[in-house]
This record gives sequence, structure tokens and C-alpha cells, in this order.
Amino acid sequence: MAPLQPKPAARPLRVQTAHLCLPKPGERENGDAVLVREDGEGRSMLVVIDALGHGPGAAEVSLAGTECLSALPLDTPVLQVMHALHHALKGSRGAAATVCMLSGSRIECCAVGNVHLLSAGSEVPLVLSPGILGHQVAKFRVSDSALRAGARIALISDGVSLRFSLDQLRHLAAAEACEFIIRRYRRQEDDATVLLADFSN
Ligand SMILES: [Mn+2]
Repeated sequence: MAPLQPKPAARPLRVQTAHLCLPKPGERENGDAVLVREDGEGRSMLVVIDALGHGPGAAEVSLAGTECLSALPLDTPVLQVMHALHHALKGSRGAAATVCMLSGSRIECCAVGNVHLLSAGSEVPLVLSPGILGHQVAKFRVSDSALRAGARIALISDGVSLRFSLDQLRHLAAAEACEFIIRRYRRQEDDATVLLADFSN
């Protein structure tokens, strides 16, 4: 029998990101962290980690998380990525995190805890998984969907209120939109992060 022909790969979308990640006012160290990795060939990883609490203890945990994720190949399925992160944070105070693995125009996401994902221009039907990475996660819910050129997604830690929509910020470039969101919607009692990614042909 002739071997199955591999499906022709969809032309990868280009991704452009911007982010702001700020410690709680009065703290020097940040328990939130952002990781953006790209291989230049259509694969990328977008992450926001929010370690429980804030200050130096939380910063240590988010650093352990980004170190773990930095070492993984970019073709790792998101479920495996989350298991690796869960394992790496065992024994720590724990964290919430949302991870997106992009390949071509596909986006696979998983979120444990409340780092929210917003999308505009494409549906990313991500359901947050209850639990704490490093402690207990009953079930990792994964979403797998296609992005169109012109789509924008945002990962937002709970130090930022969600009383805005990406649609209302459509006219702003990613970096300006991040600044606008932080200036208007940042909460003062926690570390605050917004990561925006714009997709184009
Ligand atoms: Mn938080």
C-alpha cells in the first residue's frame, strides 16, 4: 500500500507580540512571568504564569516555570507541556498558567487557574481548568483551533480586570493596546500581566 501522503502544511501565520508584566505596586519582584518562544518556521509558544501570591517567593516559582518551559521542544503537544510544568512546580506554592502552542495556523491552548485568554478575529474556545499547577489539577482541558490572519489573542493575569474587549482596542497596535489595558484596567493588589499576539500572513 502506498504510504499516506502527508497533508500539505498550511502557510504559517506570522506572529507579533507585545507584553507588559508588572509587579504589585511596592514589590520589586514579580510573581507573574511571560515567555514567548519562536523557531522562525511557524512554531511558537506563548505563556503567562501567575505564581500564587506575590513578591520574591512567587517570583521564584514563576522563574522555575519559565525555565521548565524554555527547555521543551516547540513541537511538544500542549498537554505534555502542562504535565511538565505541573511536575516542575511540585513542592512549590504553585501557580496558574495559560500556555498556547502554535504551529502553522493551529493553536493549541491549555489554562490552569485564572490566566484568561481573549480572542478577536478567530474563535479560541478555551475552557479554564480548575486547579493549581504544582498541587492539584483534576483535568487539563485543551483547545485546538485554527487562527485566521488578522486574529489577535490576549493572555491576561488576574491582576488586570476583564472589563474591556479586544474589539474596542482594534485600532491600537499591540504595544499600545498593552499600555492602554494596564493603564486603565490594572488592579493595585496583585502583579499584573497582559500579553498580546497579532497574527498575519
Ligand atoms: Mn495573580
